[in-house]
Amino acid sequence: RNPHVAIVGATGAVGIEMIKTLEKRNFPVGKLTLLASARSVGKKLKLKEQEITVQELTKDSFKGIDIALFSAGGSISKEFAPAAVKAGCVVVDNSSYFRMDDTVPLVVPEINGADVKKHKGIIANPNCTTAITLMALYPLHQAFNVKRIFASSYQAVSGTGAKAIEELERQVGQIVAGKTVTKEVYPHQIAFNVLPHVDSFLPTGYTKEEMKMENEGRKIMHHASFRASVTCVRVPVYRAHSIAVSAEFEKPVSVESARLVLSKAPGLDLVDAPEKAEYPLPLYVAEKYNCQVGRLRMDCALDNGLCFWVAGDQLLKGAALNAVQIAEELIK
Ligand code: A2P
Ligand code: 11C
Repeated sequence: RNPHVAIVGATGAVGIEMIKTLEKRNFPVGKLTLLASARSVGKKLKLKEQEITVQELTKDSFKGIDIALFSAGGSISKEFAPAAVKAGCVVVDNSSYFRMDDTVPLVVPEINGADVKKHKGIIANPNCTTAITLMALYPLHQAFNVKRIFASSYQAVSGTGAKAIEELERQVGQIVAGKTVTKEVYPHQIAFNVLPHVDSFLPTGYTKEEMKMENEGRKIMHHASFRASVTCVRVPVYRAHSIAVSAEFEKPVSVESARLVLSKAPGLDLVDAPEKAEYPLPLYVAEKYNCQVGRLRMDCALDNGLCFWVAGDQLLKGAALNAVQIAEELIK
């Protein structure tokens, strides 16, 4: 029989994309259960032509469910994923809570899909900025052995969730109407601004989001000495994250050889014709499954370094699509 799937956080920015992705990829859903907070009980969402009523998430929600896609934040995963596993369900968790747990595989199917088989009930979905960066970096690593990267991200507000999408829209409206700007989600105005602050600060001065690149990158690429110095920045873009990367390699790299590698990489499109003003743009990569890479050039400040710009829809490759791809690996 086809698996009974549940989405935890079904009403959120990622949850909605999970439903759409299951539908678009024709995932063989036997039954779909949609779970969210008490606030959303009774809300109706659609899978194909079928209306499904949202139910409240409780520890008893998982009886008879085969696969649960969690995207309701780390504290919900911490509290409810163990109950789901106990009920016999395999959890694909989009939060950061279990990612660095040695017993939990952390998977980007194009990179380490085989790790799915090692699961003991929970499989983690990586951070979106990490996943999108690795879609371009990993094929380069396979060819040239990456030592370290320096990177800056340009992250869309939908990475924060549905409330942040509303905040950007509201602030733009307030500014255009000459009204006072109100803030609920971010500590500063996000409209017509950029905030060098994603997730909370660590004693080192980096944010947690910034360190996910090195920590999660090591685990996904099976590359224990990989180093990453990252500045994560929130930008007033609705959807799709972009990352500017300078990568230093062990083996000799050239723009031509990198281009060849990237043009064959799975889940990635090479968009690199700067003379025609063609490079990846968050506006155009939004809602696409594939990430895009461009602006390839030799790094002028690193020995054997390459600069590139990679963009991807973080609600998809960084979240819903990657989770559904993991579920596809599970039922293979
Ligand atoms: P709800 O819509 O009922 O608040 P986003 O990342 O877009 O903010 O979405 C977060 C998702 O997590 C939503 O589906 C939200 O449901 C869900 N969620 C938040 N808190 C809880 C909770 N205590 N129990 C169940 N789901 C929750
Ligand atoms: C953002 N990347 O754009 C974050 C959202 O580690 O799962 C996801 C945080 C995470 O704000």
